[in-house]
Amino acid sequence: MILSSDNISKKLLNIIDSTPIFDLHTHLFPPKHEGYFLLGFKNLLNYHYLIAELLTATNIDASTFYSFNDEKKASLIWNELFEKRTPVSEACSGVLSILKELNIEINNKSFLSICDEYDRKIQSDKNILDLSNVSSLVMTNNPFDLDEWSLFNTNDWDKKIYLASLRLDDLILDYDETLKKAKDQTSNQENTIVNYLEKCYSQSNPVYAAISLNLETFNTILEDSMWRDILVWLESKKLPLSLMLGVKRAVNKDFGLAGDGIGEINLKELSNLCNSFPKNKFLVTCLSLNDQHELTVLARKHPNLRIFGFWWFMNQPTIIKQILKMRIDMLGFSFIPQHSDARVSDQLIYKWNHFKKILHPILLEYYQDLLDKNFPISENILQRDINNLLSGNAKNYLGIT
Ligand code: RAT
Ligand code: ZN
Repeated sequence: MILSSDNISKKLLNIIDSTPIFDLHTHLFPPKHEGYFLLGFKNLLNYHYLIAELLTATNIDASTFYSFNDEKKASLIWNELFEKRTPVSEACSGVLSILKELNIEINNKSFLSICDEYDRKIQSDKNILDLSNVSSLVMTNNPFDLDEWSLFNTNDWDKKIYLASLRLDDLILDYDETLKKAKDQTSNQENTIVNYLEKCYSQSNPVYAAISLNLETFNTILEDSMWRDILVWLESKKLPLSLMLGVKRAVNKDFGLAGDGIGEINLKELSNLCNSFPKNKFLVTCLSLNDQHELTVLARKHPNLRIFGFWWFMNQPTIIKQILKMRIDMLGFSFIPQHSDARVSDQLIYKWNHFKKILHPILLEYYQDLLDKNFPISENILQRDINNLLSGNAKNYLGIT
């Protein structure tokens, strides 16, 4: 059925709301992975985005804050950011969106009574996957953290929902220590890292490998022979390398996980990498607003480069609106528009709801323009496009069904 200007908005909204999502990058784990699986109101408040906001808005000292138990930390964040101040930031607004979705009223309620009500309503990851319409997601798995990696020694979790990725940052952050760990895990002492990755590959069946880089560390990937071997190995496995570019770790060490910031990156080197390894596939996201235009141009030049998501400091409504349009203007729908980066399962609800709220009016503008130019838009076209944007583009690039 061909749609008209009068009914296209509602149809589009329904399709966006009902289409299952594939989440390309998260920090989530299945419930069975104790100590790593995070759920619930307290964990939601103890998110490092909110911790950074708390520690900069108040005089609370970071080491004092981190010495508190989870409940005290969460109640402090609630009190400082939601009671003493107006919770307008994106991270605060996310918490409120989840409460609203769960029909939890805030009015005159204490922190602990909200916690109780929340915990009665959300009890498993299944609740969250249903509410957010996420059908499967990619975890961030560090093969050099043996405790975290022990997930792959067990089978009592859903491997169709929770897909693995190989996060290789440790090879850059502490090469000697990481090599030692890999040696301990492999009998073959030659080409240790690739041998170890091969072992991890058969244990976890990953869908990509990933690394976060900045100007200083990017050169290593281009010049180092071990990275050349890793890239050759990734190509042989048809695994993309996800490059998360422009982070500077520990800008404020005292803040811990909340202390990372923006670093520099030279995207000309990304272009060199794409040319030097034409058979490798690269998934790329950049942390700084400054790099977005050049990255989009590069995605028009290199078929082996696919842009994904609005990473971390980029994941703000004002920025997304502007950059999403620029990406569509230059690439059509050939990119992966979003990932959640969720660390607490419940965040899937707000991260995706917030994104859909931005996606709908922007897409509508493009479809209205096509209708104005007598280009027929059917429900099938809308469904095809939304399938691609919310899952197909990512899955096709990874070569999974
Ligand atoms: O967005 C975040 O939670 C950051 O702390 C990082 O984890 C980032 O997404 C990354 O994957 O390095
Ligand atoms: Zn992340």
